[in-house]
Amino acid sequence: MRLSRYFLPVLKEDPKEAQIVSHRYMLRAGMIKQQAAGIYSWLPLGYRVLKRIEQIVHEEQIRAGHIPLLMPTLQPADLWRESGRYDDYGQEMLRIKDRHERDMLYGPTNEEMITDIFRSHVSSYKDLPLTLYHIQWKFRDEMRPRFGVMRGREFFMKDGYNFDIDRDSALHAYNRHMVSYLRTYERMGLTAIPMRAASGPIGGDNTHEFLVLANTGESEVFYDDRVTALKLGDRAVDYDNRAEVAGVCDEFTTLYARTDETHDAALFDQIPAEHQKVGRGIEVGQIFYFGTKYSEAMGATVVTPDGSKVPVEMGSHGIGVSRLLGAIIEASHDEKGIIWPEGVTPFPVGIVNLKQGDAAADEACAALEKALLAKGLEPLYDDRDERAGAKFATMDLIGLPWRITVGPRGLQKGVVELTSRRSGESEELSPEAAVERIVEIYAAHR
Ligand code: 5CA
Repeated sequence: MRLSRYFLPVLKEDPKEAQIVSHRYMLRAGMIKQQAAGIYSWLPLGYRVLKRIEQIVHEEQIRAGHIPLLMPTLQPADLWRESGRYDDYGQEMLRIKDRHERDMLYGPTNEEMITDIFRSHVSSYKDLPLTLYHIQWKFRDEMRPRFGVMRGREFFMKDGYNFDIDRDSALHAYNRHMVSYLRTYERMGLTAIPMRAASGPIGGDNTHEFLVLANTGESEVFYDDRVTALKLGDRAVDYDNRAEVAGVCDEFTTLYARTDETHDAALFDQIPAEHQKVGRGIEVGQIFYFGTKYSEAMGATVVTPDGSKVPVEMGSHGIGVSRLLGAIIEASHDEKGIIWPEGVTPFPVGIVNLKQGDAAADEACAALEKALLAKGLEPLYDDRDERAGAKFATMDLIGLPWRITVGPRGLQKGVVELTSRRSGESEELSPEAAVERIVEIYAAHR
């Protein structure tokens, strides 16, 4: 993509309405535009990151054996009357009437609808276990939408639902989700700590939230700081192996880590003093096991091997896909702008032409662009007729992790400059070697 042809409406001034850094940088980098309180348009750069995040979520869900589908944003109220949540949900639910005066709502989550799909098509244990998920827009009429995409009213969420024959199998599904989430967040360059949580309007007693530590987070968190060093890495987990999956969950949930909702001061005090930490965190996901809460209310039953009929065991598991953009920026930025982790960056590399119009520089940039595209790595080439300083400022603001700088002086020596956005370090190398390096770097993130 050439910047002269792109749509990247960067702002020079800090927007006054933004209280936290991620919101400020998303507005300044031309990623989003607010259309109403808590409702945003996703401009091209923001949309690219949103799609990257969505893609990683899909890949890790599919790896865990979960099956994607797509349910609508609008739902009939009658489904929610069956579960009893139509009245319980309160003012957060956006209620709508269609032209026939039928009660509809913009879905805040999909437990009822997925249970309806299940009961229409599944009736035997032979079709279990089953986990279905989708990534779809949700609406919650939040009292205080704020911090940009962090607490929106319309937001993009992955929600998955497991259907199992018994409690043990449902707990395995719960554990599978925990491990797949750990891998998902790590691929985005995040450390998200599973913390015992409270279940709220979803129901159930077994639930964990995943928190990214950040001073601007909305939740107060209490934890043993050794938990932040745990990494899943690239170990191959067999998602069908119950003991192995449970083992990983134990590894990540044994050290104390809780939100203020479930904090237990006596337990916290047992942590060695030098490891006790109190901080703040951003909730980027939550998993729930709630058993038969919805299946019983809505008549979703299955026939067991011995011929009896039982309500199916369920859980639901969410990831805040749009919120993740904010969380990643909170965790990865400096005073010049965003620093995207390679896994989610909108473009893998930027090309800065120091002297637009210089035949050698123009030609070298075009050749770099072509070579990168041939490797499936689309660069953002700043081909505008701008000062070098302005080009660097834009690149730093939008946060591409790597930049190749091309100028007539370097080209005389046969070199370009490759710069890491994170460390600020540069090295001079031939254009071919620069392409090789970028290819190597991204091979590790595919
Ligand atoms: N049905 C369950 C699991 S699928 C559920 O709705 N869980 S939730 O309420 O915890 O939402 C899942 C995730 O969506 C949260 O962890 C959070 O990351 C994200 N989320 C929730 N509300 C908002 C909001 N107003 N704006 C942005 N993201 C949100």
